[in-house]
Amino acid sequence: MIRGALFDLDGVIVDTAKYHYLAWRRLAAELGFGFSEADNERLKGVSRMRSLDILLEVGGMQGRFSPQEKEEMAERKNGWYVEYISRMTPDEILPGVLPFLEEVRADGVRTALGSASKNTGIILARLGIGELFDAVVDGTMVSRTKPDPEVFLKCAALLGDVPAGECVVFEDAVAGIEAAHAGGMYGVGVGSPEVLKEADLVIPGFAGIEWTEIRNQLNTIRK
Ligand code: B16
Ligand code: MG
Repeated sequence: MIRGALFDLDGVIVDTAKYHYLAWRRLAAELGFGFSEADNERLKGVSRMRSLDILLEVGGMQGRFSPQEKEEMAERKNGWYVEYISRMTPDEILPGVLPFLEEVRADGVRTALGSASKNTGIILARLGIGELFDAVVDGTMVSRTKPDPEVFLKCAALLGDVPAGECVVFEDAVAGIEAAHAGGMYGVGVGSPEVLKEADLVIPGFAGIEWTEIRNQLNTIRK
């Protein structure tokens, strides 16, 4: 029986990846190299500092900067990113997300948001959906990033100690599905089955997807 539904933010509730991309590309341009959308795929679900390391690797600049210089670069990128997301509107919520969340809640299942982003609070406020989650755990509250299960285990604890085996995680990143499984939870992939091979179930997005369908399918898989 599922009693907790845990949602990733970027790539599941909203597509903030495009704003991360604009900001990282701006930093790459300042450093004198290009950064493609394909390169940006490698940053999804990855922490801010790990993203910077990948960016510098793409530009062939790894190992050239001190930890303090890297902190400054990450902060500059974040300043631009915050500028972009501060203009977001509720119509950027991905299709089908709102009715799905409402159906989950109406079924008596508790909901939580588990994101690696330290900017989760700004995004939720811009989208006006904070009250649809019984708990929120973001990048400011965890010390280990996905695929470590810390973020989702904290969500389950905040939901009132819902056992991990009764939680399902909705994730667009491979590392997120790994985190769900490492925590003993079900992992539903949001995206392509070729990428999210380890997921218990994969959906393309929430449009036209019914919670009861997902719940019934998960109940046939023993945790
Ligand atoms: P910030 P998620 C992740 O969000 C993004 O997918 C990833 O690209 C980003 O680097 C990370 O948050 C940290 O974000 O710089 O805002 O703290 O998918 O875990 O919701
Ligand atoms: Mg994500």
